[in-house]
Amino acid sequence: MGNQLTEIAPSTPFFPSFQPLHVVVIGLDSAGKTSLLYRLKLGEFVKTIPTKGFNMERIKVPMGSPKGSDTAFQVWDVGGQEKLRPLWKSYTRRMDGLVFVLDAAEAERMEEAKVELHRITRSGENQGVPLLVLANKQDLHGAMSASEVEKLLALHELSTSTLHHTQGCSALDGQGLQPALEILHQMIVKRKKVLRHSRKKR
Ligand SMILES: Nc1nc2c(ncn2[C@@H]2O[C@H](COP(=O)(O)OP(=O)(O)OP(=O)(O)O)[C@@H](O)[C@H]2O)c(=O)[nH]1
Ligand SMILES: [Mg+2]
Repeated sequence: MGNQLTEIAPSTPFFPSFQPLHVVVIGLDSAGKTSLLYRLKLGEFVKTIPTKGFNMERIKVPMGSPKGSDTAFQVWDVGGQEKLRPLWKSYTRRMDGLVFVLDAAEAERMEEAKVELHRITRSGENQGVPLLVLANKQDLHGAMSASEVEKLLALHELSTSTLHHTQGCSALDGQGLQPALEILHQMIVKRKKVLRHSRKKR
């Protein structure tokens, strides 16, 4: 699910990045953000408590292409409780990529998630930042698929310059995470290339 990715994958040259990519993970409370962060960091499902501020970890993710390479991400996981959401803006400043996590088994909160997602992606310098939507908790019976989530979130309403991809995943068993991060990396590389190109033209 997503836009413009078929254009990216085959032709993307590899840019070695010495700086970890700055990625911010947001989403409604209890979506599974912290569980996903520690699934990635530790390779296991950890017991979490609601996040009052933030967690930050550096993770290395093996990339399929070029074979044997990995990409370093600096991942900020920010609490999703309603009273904490006004803080999201300060974490998303100068980010390379945004990850929005949903509990795909909680259909009744999709509208709330949609409102929050559109608010943060429209705000100031967040416009055009590549977006990965993770439809988490795919291990639960009745979890919505990535395409259902993409429709309910009205991702087609995002600006056409915003690369996005929606992926089903589970922090419980780890499914879907590696390919999702690989696509996020491709989207970030593509955007950096476009920005560099437009700066040269000026
Ligand atoms: N079955 C299942 N449960 C999950 C999964 N991911 C997270 N959970 C559970 O969902 C609950 C909330 O997980 P958290 O990772 O703390 O959620 P969060 O998004 O960080 O929540 P806040 O910090 O409040 O914003 C916990 O009980 C987790 O064990 C998953 O993939 N499958
Ligand atoms: Mg949390």
